Amino acid sequence: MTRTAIRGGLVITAAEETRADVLVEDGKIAALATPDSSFARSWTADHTLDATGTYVIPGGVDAHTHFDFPFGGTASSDTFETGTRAAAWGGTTTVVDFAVQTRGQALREGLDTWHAKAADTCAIDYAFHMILSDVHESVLKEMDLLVGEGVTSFKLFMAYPGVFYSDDGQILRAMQRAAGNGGLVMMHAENGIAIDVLVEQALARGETDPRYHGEVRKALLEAEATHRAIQLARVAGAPLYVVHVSAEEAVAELTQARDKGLPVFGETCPQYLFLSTDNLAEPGFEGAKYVCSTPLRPREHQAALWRGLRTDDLQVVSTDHCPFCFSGQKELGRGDFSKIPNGLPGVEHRMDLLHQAVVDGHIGRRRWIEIACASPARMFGLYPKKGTLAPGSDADIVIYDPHAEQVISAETHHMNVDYSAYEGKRVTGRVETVLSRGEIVIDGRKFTGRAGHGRYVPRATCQYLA
Ligand code: DUC
Ligand code: ZN
Ligand code: ZN
Ligand code: ZN
Repeated sequence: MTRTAIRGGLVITAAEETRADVLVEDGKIAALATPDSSFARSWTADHTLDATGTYVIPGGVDAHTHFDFPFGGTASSDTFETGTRAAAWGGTTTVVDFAVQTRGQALREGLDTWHAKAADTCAIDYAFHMILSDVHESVLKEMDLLVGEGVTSFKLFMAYPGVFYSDDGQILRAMQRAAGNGGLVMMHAENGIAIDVLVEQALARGETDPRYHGEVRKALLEAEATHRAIQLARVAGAPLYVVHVSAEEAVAELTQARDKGLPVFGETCPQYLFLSTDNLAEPGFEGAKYVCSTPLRPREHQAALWRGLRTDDLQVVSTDHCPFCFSGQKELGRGDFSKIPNGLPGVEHRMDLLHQAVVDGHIGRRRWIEIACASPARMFGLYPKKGTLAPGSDADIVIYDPHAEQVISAETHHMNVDYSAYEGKRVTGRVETVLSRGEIVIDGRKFTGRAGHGRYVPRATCQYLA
């Protein structure tokens, strides 16, 4: 029985901030107690970590990553090994990645493929959502089986015709099935049929630079798809989670639905909060580094996203981490923006960027923990095992120094990608120590974890609906 005491820190959860010592026993949180109380003094521990002057927070839950994801004629450059290690460096201790059903495949086959990619290589715990790209009768039946084994959410795409795209009928059927089996439909809400027309027209005009990616993937087409997804979910009587919301007009659709009391949820990502079309318009081909979908928006959209996070019209910030190297991968789209693989690296910096949002006054400290840890855990059936610090929770704990300064750079990051979307950005706050189920995986500037420590976590259904 290993016991670790973390003493003297400010413990922050979504619910409260309190000075407390934390006792970890056999990978779980055994107790929290007032520092110097006779109870806290009575603990005997094999290791004591001094957290004086720091925050003690739950490990981050990143509910949207794509490791080793085949896309755009290549595959994302982080494997489950490199990606989960980078996540640990950044204070994230659970990821929910996307297993993929390719066209013609059974869900089982796709899920098995992703289990094989992740098995024995992860530094932190992981779970799966399932991408549906071929909805038909046998697939609907398989959804029930997956929910039963802890894959309780299903991503559908209104974009990418010919690849992941589902039509409205397929979407409605999948939503009806989810309404019956407790699954949560996650929607990539962009009108991909209309976008493809605009892509063709832009290329015909000779508009081939990365910035045109942002111009053809219009905010209105994100809002239209968001609206349509909400109506389809209402018809099906199903809850809905809209991924990577970037447009102010899409936030408005979510707000309207939630004001009606509908079980509609929204996620945004750090890139939409901190980057903009200014980055897509960087000189030469540099803008390719910022090509993702939904696309970055003009800076003016950010205020609506921050407001949505404060008012709980958006509940979750995850990364949509989907890295492609500039050299050899992003470059596939030189001369044709539509061939640039879509995706940004970010799994390592979500906790820090959101702490910067606390420093900047966009959100409070508890809301930081809520949108980065507790809310994604509840949304995807991982709470209170993950996402909080309470007796019985997994001892996924970050000791966070809120005063340390750092500069984000590809020179020092740990993601397997040759550039940073936040190159040169100064942030206040840095991860000092990370525990994953009680084991120290980051110790100051050292990775002390190992590939294979991370375990697969079957999930319950969405706990916002319970
Ligand atoms: N968007 C991205 O930018 N990358 C992966 C898939 C997606 O929907
Ligand atoms: Zn998507
Ligand atoms: Zn994604
Ligand atoms: Zn320090």
